[in-house]
Amino acid sequence: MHNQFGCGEIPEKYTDYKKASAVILPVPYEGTVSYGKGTAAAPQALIKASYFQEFYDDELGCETYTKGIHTLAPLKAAKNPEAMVNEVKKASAKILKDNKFPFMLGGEHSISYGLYLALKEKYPDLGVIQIDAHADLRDSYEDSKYSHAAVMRRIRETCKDTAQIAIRSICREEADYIKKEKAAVYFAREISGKSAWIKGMLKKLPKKIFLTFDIDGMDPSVLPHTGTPEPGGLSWYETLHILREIFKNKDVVGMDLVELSSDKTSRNSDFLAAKLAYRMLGYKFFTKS
Ligand SMILES: [Mn+2]
Repeated sequence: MHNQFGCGEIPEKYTDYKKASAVILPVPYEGTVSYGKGTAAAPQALIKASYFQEFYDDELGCETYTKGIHTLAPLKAAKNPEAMVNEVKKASAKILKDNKFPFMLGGEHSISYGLYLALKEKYPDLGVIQIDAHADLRDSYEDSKYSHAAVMRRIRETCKDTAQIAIRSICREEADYIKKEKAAVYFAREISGKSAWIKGMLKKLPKKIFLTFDIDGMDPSVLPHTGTPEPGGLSWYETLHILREIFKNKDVVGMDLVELSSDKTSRNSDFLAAKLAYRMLGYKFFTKS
């Protein structure tokens, strides 16, 4: 049974909830998706793919699982987006109360607001870093304030310390909002192939960070299976470089990886996402902050 995230079969003592440093919260929610479906199957596909990776992280020279990674049963949230957000918040708050590091696997991006609310309650000085092709700054979308397309707008109502990375698709309303609010948006066309901007971005943010990673921030040639693939995204090594700098310089207190859209005909994206998830945990626990 593929119900625990981890490379190969992680020995039981490293998946035990009590001893785990990190807790994976799968949320296979697909309530407000606009275009391609398939993200509801993604957490399970990612977890399944994670069984075929190496325990050893060749970049970090460590075996990340030894920090203890527990995977919760998938959260079967209500279809209604507002109710779903409350359920995600409750599940996230429990993980935080137990002093464990929450790592949520989506599911669509609307789930991130629930984890954000729980983190913000515990860490009032929280900052937010989003990697995404889309700014998600609409005030509402398809009659929902809790749509995936409005998640950063909701977050910015209570947190202006945000950085949005690899953005390359916005509407007029979002462009006007970014200008008016002077929101820190690092457009893909401006940062592609460059890294000098990272230092300046980090300097403007508080120490405690919620990292929300919409996997469509990566280029579709690297990660084709996502709901709304946009050309001009981050490469594998660009992604890792940005993440490494974030984890090295900040205290990431919670994170998510959303919008993978599993496809039965290809394992490429599932496997990439699993590897990325394991590397993110490695950065969290094996790089200094
Ligand atoms: Mn997106």
